[in-house]
Amino acid sequence: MSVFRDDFLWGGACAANQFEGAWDVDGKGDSVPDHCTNGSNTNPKRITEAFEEGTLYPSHEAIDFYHHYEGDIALFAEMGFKTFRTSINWTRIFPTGEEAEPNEKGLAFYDRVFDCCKKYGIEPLVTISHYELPYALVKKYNGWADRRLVDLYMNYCKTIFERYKDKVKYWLTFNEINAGTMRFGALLSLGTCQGYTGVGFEIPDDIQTRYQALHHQFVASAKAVIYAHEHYPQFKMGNMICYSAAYPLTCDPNDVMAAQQQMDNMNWYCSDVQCLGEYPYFAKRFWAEHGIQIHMEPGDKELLKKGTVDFYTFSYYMSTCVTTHADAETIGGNLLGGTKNPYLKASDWGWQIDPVGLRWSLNQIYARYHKPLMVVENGLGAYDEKGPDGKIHDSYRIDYLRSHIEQMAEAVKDGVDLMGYTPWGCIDLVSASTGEMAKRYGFIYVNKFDDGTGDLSRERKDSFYWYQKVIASNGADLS
Ligand code: BGP
Repeated sequence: MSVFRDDFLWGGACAANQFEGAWDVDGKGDSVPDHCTNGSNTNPKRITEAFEEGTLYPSHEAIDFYHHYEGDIALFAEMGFKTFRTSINWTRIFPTGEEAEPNEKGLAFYDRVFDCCKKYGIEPLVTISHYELPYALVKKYNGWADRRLVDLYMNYCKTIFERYKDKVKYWLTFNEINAGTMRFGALLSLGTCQGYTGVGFEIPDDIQTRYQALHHQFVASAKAVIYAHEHYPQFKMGNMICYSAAYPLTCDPNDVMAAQQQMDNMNWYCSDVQCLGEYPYFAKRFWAEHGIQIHMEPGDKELLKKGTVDFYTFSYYMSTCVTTHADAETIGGNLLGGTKNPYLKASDWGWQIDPVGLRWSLNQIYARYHKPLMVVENGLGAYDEKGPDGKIHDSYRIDYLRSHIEQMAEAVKDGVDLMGYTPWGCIDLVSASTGEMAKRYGFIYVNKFDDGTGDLSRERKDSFYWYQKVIASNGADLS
């Protein structure tokens, strides 16, 4: 018997810059990821200002969803998707972020996508900004470091809200807004990388600028929520956090404290603002110890208080350990690595697989906010090899997803209000951290490779048929 709500939103998630391609088609401008080269686990991607001859920029073609959307959405429908999380590429609508009028061809593309979803009864879940800042705003303003970005974002929001008001009900203001608490968030989400070229992870850190830029995103998020609530009462507005589940490596109280501080700084710092409407109690000490001064304009506190979200969403791939002991072994991870957990196995990219950590996280978050939750990213990035029959038998991916859904069910039984689940990269797409195609998450295989070759054809993996059964049984049949 299913423990999930009858209206549970099963689906999948993608981001425009990682799967649309058509980076300069129909009037689209260039966004930050369009300036990122491909890379790998061992050879990190770079950002370049000018496009280098002979260098591959994976977002430029990606998997060309732009021209394949009808077939792809039909495949999502075949799996039984109730929802599809995607983002709108800001530069399709406002190529430099500052035009007086939106780009009609860009708007028309998303009309086609949402209409196609509607045809199959799929509810779109739209991320307004998923690591897709117009590059022109980096060059001119140093991204979100400049408060004028708030108005430009609001202009973009007003345009898409009005255009899609009858087609989209669920909105997320910023993908993984807490990326801004980390050094390379400067490039990924804040766009405070004016003039920087080189390896993304090596971007020089300026913590003052980062936290001020993050404040501007909080204000923008709150304003978008307030505006939506005032003009479109049918909208449901959500936040989105890259959730860091951090365990103390040992029972040394110093490790326990260090783990709590990591959770505070990486998770609650942002979601307290977006869910409770104010900076958490520990922020003042954190700012003082890091020499950060947040400049607030009159009215900001009231805006944050009023602009709290209706539901909380997050990505969850893994957990880490935290320790104060210098000899511990480290591992990689989503946005942030950490210390190796001896009880867990890791993916080929070193991300530690921890389904129980998802139950723990759901409980932690729900206890703090009592808002409906949604897991909007989860999944296993893996190398897929075709079997002798030419098909992908991805039992490892099924195992990963099954064990996480089992723990979601436990959390629901614990009393958590869980409204949906959209595994990441439901169709293979470009990796955000490495720029690879080889790191695949999809239920649908895309014939596209790291050297840019491939005919872009789509094939169903074993996990496709498995997920179809899961959805049909509302999560009761995980066999
Ligand atoms: C999240 C991002 C996604 C996505 C995912 C998987 O941090 O929101 O955009 O890419 O991680 O990460 P990766 O692509 O690096 O494997």
